[in-house]
Amino acid sequence: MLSTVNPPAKPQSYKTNVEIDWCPGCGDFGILNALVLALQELKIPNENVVLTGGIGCSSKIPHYVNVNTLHTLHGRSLAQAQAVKIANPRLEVISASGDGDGLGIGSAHFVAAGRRNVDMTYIVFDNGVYGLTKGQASPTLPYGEMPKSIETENLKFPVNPLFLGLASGFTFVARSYSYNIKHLKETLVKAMKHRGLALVDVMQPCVTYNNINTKEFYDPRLYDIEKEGWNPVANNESEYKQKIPQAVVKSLEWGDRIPMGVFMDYQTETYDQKLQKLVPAYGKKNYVMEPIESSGKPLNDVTELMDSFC
Ligand SMILES: Cc1ncc(C[n+]2csc(CCOP(=O)(O)OP(=O)(O)O)c2C)c(N)n1
Ligand code: SF4
Repeated sequence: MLSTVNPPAKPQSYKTNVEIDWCPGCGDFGILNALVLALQELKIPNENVVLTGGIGCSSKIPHYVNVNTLHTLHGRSLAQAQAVKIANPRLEVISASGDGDGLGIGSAHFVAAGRRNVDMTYIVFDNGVYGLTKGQASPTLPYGEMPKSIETENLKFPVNPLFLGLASGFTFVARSYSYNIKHLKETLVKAMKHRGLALVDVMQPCVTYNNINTKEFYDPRLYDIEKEGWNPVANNESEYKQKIPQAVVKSLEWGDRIPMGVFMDYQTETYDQKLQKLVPAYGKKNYVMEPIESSGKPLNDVTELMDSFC
């Protein structure tokens, strides 16, 4: 759901002047552009947005977007983003990860996040390789594939982010494509408007290391499930239970036809709503903006407090 921090400032440009060092033609550019367009459309004040990244080519995106950012540790983008949102539920929080970052080293956070349903958006840059470290097979590389950067066929079965997302409890699960900016922008807008944890898995060709899952591979295969009649909305638990099996079957389709669009959009209680029931003051006060107190008095100089931890 969109943030409501007041008073909202007029949004400034969402792009920074930082030099972008992705390879020419990399799918990451499309994701950056679509994200900037989505923020522009939603007119969220820059200072109300937090974008986190892990480690990888894709995880450099926080440097290129003019919002509050965190460039975290490998695999920890989603964990840190949840912490930010829980600390200040009025922020619009977006987490970015490569498929290696999010589904390899970060896979435990992925599953745990699904169980919490924190109200935020998680974007997976899905290119089938570890781009930053020269193209080793990532968890999403299909079984038996051998892109030019590896010496043998992939001997492991892949992780399917949509399938795992649905199984873990993500309440919004979608796939989009980095060279279809319109679809990707619209999907990101829907994800940010969704109240709950939204996963957007983006097919993002790595033009340097993955010569199999390329633009030429995806263009003729990707089709929009919503245009073919799929309605992802589940308004209650019984509709959700009814839709989950069909969404799972759709998520497993991979071959001559590859589905994209929103697979699941389920509105249910979020982690912050549950916390509010437990701690009534939660969400009403903005704890991170409160002055730090010591023995009931405001503590303006925190040096002593910090030293006490050493
Ligand atoms: C704890 C730790 N292990 C390994 C690495 C090395 N490393 C850096 S990025 C990366 C993989 C990045 O791949 P992915 O997340 O798919 O992102 P991409 O570069 O493809 O966008 C690895 C293994 C690291 N930085 N830290
Ligand atoms: S190595 Fe691949 S993922 Fe990384 S910037 Fe280059 S094309 Fe993009």
